[in-house]
Amino acid sequence: MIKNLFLVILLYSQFIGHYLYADEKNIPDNPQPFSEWVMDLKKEVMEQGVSEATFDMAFKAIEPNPKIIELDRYQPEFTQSYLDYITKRVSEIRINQGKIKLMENADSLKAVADKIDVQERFIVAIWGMETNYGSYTGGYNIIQSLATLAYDMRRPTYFRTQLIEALNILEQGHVQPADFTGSWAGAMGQGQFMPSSFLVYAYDFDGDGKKDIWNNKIDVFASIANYLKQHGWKSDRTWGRQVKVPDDADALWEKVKQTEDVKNCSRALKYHSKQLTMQEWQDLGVRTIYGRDLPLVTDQNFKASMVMPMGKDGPAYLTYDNFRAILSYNCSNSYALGVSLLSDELK
Ligand SMILES: [Ca+2]
Repeated sequence: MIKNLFLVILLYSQFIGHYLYADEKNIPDNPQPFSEWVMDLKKEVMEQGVSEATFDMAFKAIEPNPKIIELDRYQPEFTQSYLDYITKRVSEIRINQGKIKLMENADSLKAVADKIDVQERFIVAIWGMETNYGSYTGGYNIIQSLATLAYDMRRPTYFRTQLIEALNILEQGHVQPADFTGSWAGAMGQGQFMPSSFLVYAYDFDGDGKKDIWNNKIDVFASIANYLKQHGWKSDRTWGRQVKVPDDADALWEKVKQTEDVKNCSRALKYHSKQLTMQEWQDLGVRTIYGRDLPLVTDQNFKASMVMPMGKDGPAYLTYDNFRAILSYNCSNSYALGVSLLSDELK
């Protein structure tokens, strides 16, 4: 019973991060007319240092976009399976393109990797997973996306904060209003940063005063690397590895399953085992995919958690701290494994 339940939960729980929160259907309309709402917002942000010129330029001809609300409410009836996700997102084409991008941008990537201390292949893998190496960044006007979602009553506080940060980004002159585009949900540029993340983690690598994650690749690479670095990345380590588990995977899971509530990124980390040392994993009969002893068994400070995204009959992965840094970028095991497996192909 327990094992079946575990399997079922795993199979149906590998949702993809961006579609997660559209579960409330009956959202009331905002009683305030949009034009009035915009005037209130203008007053608020001008008190916080956004100029009238910036605000008026940003909000010129902005109306809520019903298509964004439709996308926001969309909840797929069946979530995509891990295997479908990996097959589509870590395709042969994407792997080959990634190898080309690594070569084409070798100098910029090396400069960023040396300075920020994150391996090139992980920067390229995130770039590839987020926007197909900058070729699909979403064509939505960021102010319109965020104004639509902030005016809407589902998550007004969160999106209002993001909208105010977006106006600050314009005020600081990082990007021209015409280039200020991204996803319908407000993720911006080639690394798909939300405005609040942009202000903290985006990185002006070429020193021209602009954190340009839309059109300047070295700023894109540095911003992705800086995000990982600030979330605990260790460049002398990888993300983790696929492993062989003992024949009785259920018995193993019984011994290693988590018994405490997970606080951060729980929608992904609740499917991970406890974090154990490599010696503990070794003693439980876990081996490399080639059947050899696990690495790092002598380091008692080095811990890994196991995740089996397809249940006990599918692949098992031991994931290290760097995997958690990838999860901080997008809290989805499928996403983080996609980045990880793509990065392995780019070695
Ligand atoms: Ca720059």
